[in-house]
Amino acid sequence: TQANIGVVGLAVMGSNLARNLASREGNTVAIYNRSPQKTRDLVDEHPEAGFVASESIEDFAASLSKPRTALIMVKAGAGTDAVIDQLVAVFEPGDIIVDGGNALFTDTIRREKAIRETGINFVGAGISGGEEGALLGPSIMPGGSAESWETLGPILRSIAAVAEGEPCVTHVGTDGAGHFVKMIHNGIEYADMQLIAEAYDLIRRGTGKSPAEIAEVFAAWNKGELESYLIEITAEVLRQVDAKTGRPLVDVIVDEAGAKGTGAWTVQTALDLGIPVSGIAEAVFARSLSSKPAQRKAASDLPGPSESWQVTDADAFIEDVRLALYASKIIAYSQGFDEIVAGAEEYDWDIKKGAIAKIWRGGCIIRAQFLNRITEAYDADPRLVALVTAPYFRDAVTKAQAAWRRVVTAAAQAGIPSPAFSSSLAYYDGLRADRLPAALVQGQRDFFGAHTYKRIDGPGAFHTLWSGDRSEIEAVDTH
Ligand code: NBP
Repeated sequence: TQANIGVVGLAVMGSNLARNLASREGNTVAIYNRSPQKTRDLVDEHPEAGFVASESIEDFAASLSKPRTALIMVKAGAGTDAVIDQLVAVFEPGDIIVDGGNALFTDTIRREKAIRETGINFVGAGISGGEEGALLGPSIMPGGSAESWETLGPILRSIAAVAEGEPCVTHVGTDGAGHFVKMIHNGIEYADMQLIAEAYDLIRRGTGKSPAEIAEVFAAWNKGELESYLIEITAEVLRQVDAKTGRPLVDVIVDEAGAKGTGAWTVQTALDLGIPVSGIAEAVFARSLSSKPAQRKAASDLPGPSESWQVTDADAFIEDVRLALYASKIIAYSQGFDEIVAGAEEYDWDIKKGAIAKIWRGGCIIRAQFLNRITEAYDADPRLVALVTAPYFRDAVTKAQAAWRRVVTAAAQAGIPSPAFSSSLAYYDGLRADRLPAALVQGQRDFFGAHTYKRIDGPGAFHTLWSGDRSEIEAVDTH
């Protein structure tokens, strides 16, 4: 039997995607894994899938109809390069290699460039949704050429999550565009999670409510504009009671958050592109801080506020926190989309922002109703310069901003860390400021480094003779 699609790498993601593919009409799925036992186990456990199994890469290639299409789901990095080398050796021009792992987008750009010379198509595809998404329907962000999308599109559409009748997959752009957008998705996910965690912490410490009671608050929020997968699972986690101790599970989990690095990539890339993704950065840093037990222990006796904090009206405070969360979330997404715009410009990708928000509505971790508002904003104005300034979001932050300020003020006075809430508010105030103290920074830079400054009253670059008579000279353009 010839298969129309193959999967290489049969750990949890690869085997679930292979089963998902096999369950869709018209697909016959070839499978291969470095360790043959995994391949045999998958065939034994899922006879219904009708897998065409191979124990060598040559047999795997021979089992695929042309153009051969293979999806790689192995550990990102050296594993991906090893499998690509093997596939390139047995594939022919016109065949398609898809990397569905969590590759860094610059690796994808490098790989696509190298493989293009062989005539084989290389597609980096971001796949989000974890194990369950892989099996039942993930959100898929493929890059690569328009030509490969013609073959790949129908296959990926058949396995993707469906949101409001539409499959959560679109051709994002060429070469590394798919993995770039997947990276931003993960960065936004970090910010979303941190904001929810800060909201929980403030409510708990401000009102004394139990995790189970706060679970009800999140469940109620999930019926409104905050409706999302992350809010939903937050309620589930807060409701969970530890079987061993009878305590809320959240109270027996060590408070050190791990990370696999995609959030850090988002921030590193943003620094290179000069895009202030402060919400995402604070979320990454908050995880780093949490995972420094020695420093936290050493600092644990540093003083906090002298007065104790008491919320007088719990319901009003909870509503304030909800509004602060929503406003901060809007900022995080606005910043994330700014990075997409900057990346698209830098790497020459034609990325449709509205289409990206659409494919995040299902399958992935940040799926939410709210994403429809983003699509609408970019549909109404494809050249929107900042998401937060679109009418719907402008209205939302206008309604939320007083509450947002009260929450950030309360957190500061109570000594409760709220880095994502407060940095989002600082960003908002920076963005809307009529004048920024950046003027003074320019003055300082000119003082010590003759970096020059521009004047508000005309063109040109100027330098003050700080160590001379302090007169101003026009800088000569040396270009
Ligand atoms: P892992 O990331 O744990 O990778 C295990 C697979 O990689 C096995 O099939 C293993 O083969 C293979 N592999 C390795 Br390791 N080195 C190899 C090499 N040099 N040559 C050939 N194969 C090699 O699997 P996963 O958790 O299923 O994730 C797969 C990809 O999907 C990763 O890139 C991951 O970042 C991404 N992803 C994961 C999730 C998630 O929720 N887990 C979500 C989205 C994306 P072996 O059996 O012979 O050791």
